[in-house]
Amino acid sequence: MAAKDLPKDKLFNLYYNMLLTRQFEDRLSKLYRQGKIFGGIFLSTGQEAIPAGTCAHLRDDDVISPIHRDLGAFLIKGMDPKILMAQILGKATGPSKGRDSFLHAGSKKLGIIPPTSILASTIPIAAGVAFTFKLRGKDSVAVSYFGEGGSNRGDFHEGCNFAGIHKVPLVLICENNKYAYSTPVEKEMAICCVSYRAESYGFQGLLVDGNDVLAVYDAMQIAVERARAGGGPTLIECMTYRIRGHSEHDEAKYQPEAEKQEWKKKDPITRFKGFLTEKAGFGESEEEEMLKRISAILDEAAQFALDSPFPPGESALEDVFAPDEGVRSTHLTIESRQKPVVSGETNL
Ligand SMILES: Cc1ncc(C[n+]2csc(CCOP(=O)(O)OP(=O)(O)O)c2C)c(N)n1
Repeated sequence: MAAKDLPKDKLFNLYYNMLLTRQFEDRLSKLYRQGKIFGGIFLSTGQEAIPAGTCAHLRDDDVISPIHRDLGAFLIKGMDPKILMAQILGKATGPSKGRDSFLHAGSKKLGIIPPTSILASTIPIAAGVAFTFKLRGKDSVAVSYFGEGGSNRGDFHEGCNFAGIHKVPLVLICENNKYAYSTPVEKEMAICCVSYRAESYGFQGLLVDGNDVLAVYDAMQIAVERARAGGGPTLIECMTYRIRGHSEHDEAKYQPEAEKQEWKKKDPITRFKGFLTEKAGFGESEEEEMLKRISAILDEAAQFALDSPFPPGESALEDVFAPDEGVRSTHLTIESRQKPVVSGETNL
């Protein structure tokens, strides 16, 4: 069903998820300015239609691979705001138990692959997860999020190439927000659109208005249906804009003010509110009720994170290596390797 024809509760839910993402990140920004967060925070203000429109199609058994600007995807895929907030504040109650703040947290249970710091390195990982779904005969889908900047790295090519050859159930979501840190998109690549590249890997690229949640939802529907039916990957390029700096310490003076103002007018939340008001009887009281609900959730999350302890120093060396289950060592010991079969005299 096209997004515009969805029942009221589903439309309201899309709006709620966009609002939750915006409010969660605004709260983080405040905590950052109060000195409660060590390290950077990378916010997605103006890009909220992308996680809301894409995650709306996902089931519990699907897996996402978010990157640094995808807190919305973490939340919508089901991560408890309390736990996510604790992670970002570097507390022992976060998924990485205070080993770092922000980036490297995921959840096996929720199907969230932890991001890495190396841009695009998670694309081949997500392609591998999708390959596993295919090998196991499951109709689950893997979704890989990345920026247009990341798409210029070799890992993007390797992941797409593998996904195209093996027709794996992977949806690639490129969030083209026009800047990779301070580099504008025209200095990142010689073509206009990342989605054009999909054809060279043997699958379809879709180009959508990433600030229109209805368009994002419709594109994701095509991609997810294709993936579940065994039709292989799709790349969806969501055209959007990074309204704030790369991270909260970055004033982004390199972004022209007029450009920023122009994109502020295309705010996905305001735009969708206009649609809902006209088509679904959404009014101020509905929005107020949502904001109240979100505010209570965020108050609780912030309190939980602030009250949580930092990990004790003595625990720094815990969880550094995966437990040795005896599998790797049998592969690695020289004694257990078969000597290669060779003919003639060799030094082997
Ligand atoms: C391989 C690699 N190069 C450089 C960086 C530093 N870096 C972190 S985020 C970023 C910009 C990423 O831009 P993009 O992929 O478009 O995503 P966006 O931040 O715009 O959402 C850069 C250059 C990195 N993390 N990894």
